[in-house]
Amino acid sequence: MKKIAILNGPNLDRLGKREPEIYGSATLADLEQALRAEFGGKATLEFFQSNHEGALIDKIAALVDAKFDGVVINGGAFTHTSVALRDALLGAHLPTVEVHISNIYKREDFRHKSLTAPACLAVISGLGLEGYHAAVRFLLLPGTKA
Ligand code: CA2
Repeated sequence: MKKIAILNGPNLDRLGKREPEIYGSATLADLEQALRAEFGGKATLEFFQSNHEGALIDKIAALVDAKFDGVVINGGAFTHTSVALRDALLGAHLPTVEVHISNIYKREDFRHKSLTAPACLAVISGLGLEGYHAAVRFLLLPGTKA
């Protein structure tokens, strides 16, 4: 079974608790439950959220060492600011899909630039939590390679 990690960055622990008009009313725990319900028998899923840039970078390195097969990352605001997160993803050589719950191109200009997207196979933005499902589905396709 493929091993897929779902990484969430800063403030995404608040999902479902604030700003439901942008991010919806489901929590991160709801997302985990829904992904496990869809993919539990088909993949080993690991979930990780941190508000700290270094913790996310350490986690990416640990996923490489543990021979994970794919990563779904919503880097939150670090998407737009973090050269370090981009370097970690580039160095990992893992098939990675970047997910944003909201459509970052309909929002403020500073959200239109993703520093991490060039280190990813694909970007999904604006599908709500369905974006995470689509990302895992894509990573589980037999032909998906870094
Ligand atoms: O649309 C996304 O998924 C974002 O990655 C979310 C980030 C934002 O900085 C990106 O530009 C787009 C913000 C995450 C904050 O999440 C919250 C969730 C619920 C309540 C408050 C914040």
